[in-house]
Formats: sequence, structure tokens, C-alpha cells
Amino acid sequence: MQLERDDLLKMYRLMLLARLLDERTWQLNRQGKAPFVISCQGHEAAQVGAAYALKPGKDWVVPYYRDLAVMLTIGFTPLDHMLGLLGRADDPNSGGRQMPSHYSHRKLNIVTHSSPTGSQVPHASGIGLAIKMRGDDAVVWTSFGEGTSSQGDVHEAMNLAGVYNLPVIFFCENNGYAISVPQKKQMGIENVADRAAGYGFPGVVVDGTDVIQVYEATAAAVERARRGEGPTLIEAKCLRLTAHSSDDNERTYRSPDELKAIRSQDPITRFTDYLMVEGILDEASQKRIREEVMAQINEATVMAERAPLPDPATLERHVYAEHEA
Ligand SMILES: Cc1ncc(C[n+]2csc(CCOP(=O)(O)OP(=O)(O)O)c2C)c(N)n1
Ligand SMILES: [Mg+2]
Repeated sequence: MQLERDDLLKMYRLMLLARLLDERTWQLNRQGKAPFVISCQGHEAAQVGAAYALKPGKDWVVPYYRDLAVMLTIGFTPLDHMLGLLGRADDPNSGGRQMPSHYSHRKLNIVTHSSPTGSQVPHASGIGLAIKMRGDDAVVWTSFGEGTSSQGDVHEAMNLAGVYNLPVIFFCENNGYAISVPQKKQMGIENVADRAAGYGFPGVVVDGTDVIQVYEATAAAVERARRGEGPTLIEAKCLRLTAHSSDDNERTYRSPDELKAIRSQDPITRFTDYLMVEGILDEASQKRIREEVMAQINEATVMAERAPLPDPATLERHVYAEHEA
């Protein structure tokens, strides 16, 4: 699909929504209301670009904790995110039972991951095998960080997908760090995408701060998978603009100069500049979109704060079998 002006504006709005919603979650965390935050900031272009190439409710999405912008692009609402963040009863992920950012949504075909990193990737290959056995033309998209890409689960999942030519898009969001461990201490190669050769399918490196480039690479991988030609590994070079999580102090391992350099490459500033130069966005429309997005976030915050917590009587649900008394 050729991206039209409206698509670019939608992508811009989604990136901004993800960023401002993420900023709000940090505020709620610092106010002692949200237990844990893990940010998408710096990954918005990669995530919106990738998810925009999928068909919501038809394709399967097996995301990881950083994928707030993926979720919003597929159809999650800011309120859905807030309900999960604050552990409310109507949280669509788990009814307030999972850690925040362990995303899932039954109707949108979004499958939860578990906290051990990388355990979602074999699930994606399994879903790919089921799709193939049923003869559907859906695809599976799964994501993970570059640190996680060195884990056995990820290799096994990619190997299986290569052997059976499964319709899976493996999407590595490489932000250069696994918490405090820089990439050069995690692996002996520069590009995670190079590993795809070992499984017999293409590996592509994209600039994860360029939403259009990521969209085009993902759309090509989706087409390939739908045609029955098998998996693709896409590595998006991203930036982590925040600490790893709200429980991390990045100042112990990242210098102020490094942080400054990273912030100067902000994907949202980059896309804003592009849209301005192309005449798709101007000062007035930029201001209007920002106000609309903020209103949505404010409303979601108020609604989630007012929403009921899970009933303590349901504490054991999904843990033990329930029997009628
Ligand atoms: C199996 C396992 N080991 C360690 C952890 C702790 N842990 C959580 S996130 C993380 C870093 C992952 O880094 P990366 O895959 O690069 O993703 P990023 O957070 O940078 O997006 C680690 C080590 C974990 N959750 N599971
Ligand atoms: Mg990383």
C-alpha cells in the first residue's frame, strides 16, 4: 500500500499519542499511583511503522513490554493502557492481574508475553505453524530487544520458522542496551539481522527513527509471508530515550553527553520536521493535534483512576479451577 497524506498524519498522531501517554505514565509512577513503567520513548517510529503494515484483528501480534505504540496502532485505546497500568478490573490485558505493559487483547489477536524475555518468540512461531496448517493468509508479528535476541528461545523460534517457512515477522527493536549492558558486551556482531542467514531467510536492517522506512520494510515482509514465502527478520535501530524502566537509574551507566546525543535524534522531531517540509503539517495543525491527543489522555487518566479495582473475591481466578459451591 502506498502511504497517502492521511496515513502520514495518522502515523504522526499515533507517535505523538504514544509519547505523551508514556510521559503521563511516568508522572503517575512518580505520584505513587502506577507501580511500574517501561517506556516506548525513542521507539515510536519503529513501532508505528511496523504495526501500520499489519491488519488489526486478522494478523497476530505477539509484542514485548516496550510496544505501547504498536498497541495503539493495532487498536488499543489510551484507556485500555491506563486500566492495565493502574491494575483496574476492566483492564483488557488481564483484568488487573498482570504487570503493566504485558499486553494482550483477545479480539485484536494480541497474545500476551511473559516476563522472562524472549519467551514470546517461540509462541509466535507456533502461531505461524497453526496459520500454515489451517491454510489462512494471516501473518504473525513478534518483537523483542537486541539483548533478548541472544537467548536460546529466539534462536529456536527462528530456526523452526525457517525450517517450516512460517509466516512470521521477527522484529528486533535494537536500542543498544539490555538494561545497563551495551550491545558490544552482548554479542560479537553489529547487526542482529545478520543472524537470519543462519536460518535461511532474509534479515533487513532499518533506521528505527524513520517511520516510513520501517513501514516499507515491514509491508514487504508481510507481503512475502502472505505469499507463503516465509519469515523475515527486521532489525530496527532505535533509541532508548528513557531509563530502562521506572526502577532503573541510567545515570549510573550513560553519560550526560550520550543522553544529549540520543535526544537530538528524537524520531518524533524528525517526523515532525519532515511533515512540515512536505507541507503536510503546519504550526496550527500541529497544535490542534497535540491538544486533541492531550484531551484523550486526560480523559483516559480520569476514567482509569475512577475505575474499580478487581474484586478481592476473584483473587484466585485463573490460578485454581473454579467450582460451584
Ligand atoms: C530471561 C530473563 N532474563 C533477564 C530478565 C531481566 N530483564 C528484563 S528486560 C531485560 C533487558 C532486555 O533488553 P533488550 O532485549 O535489549 O530489550 P530492551 O529492554 O532494551 O528493549 C532484562 C535483562 C528477564 N526479564 N528475563
Ligand atoms: Mg535493548
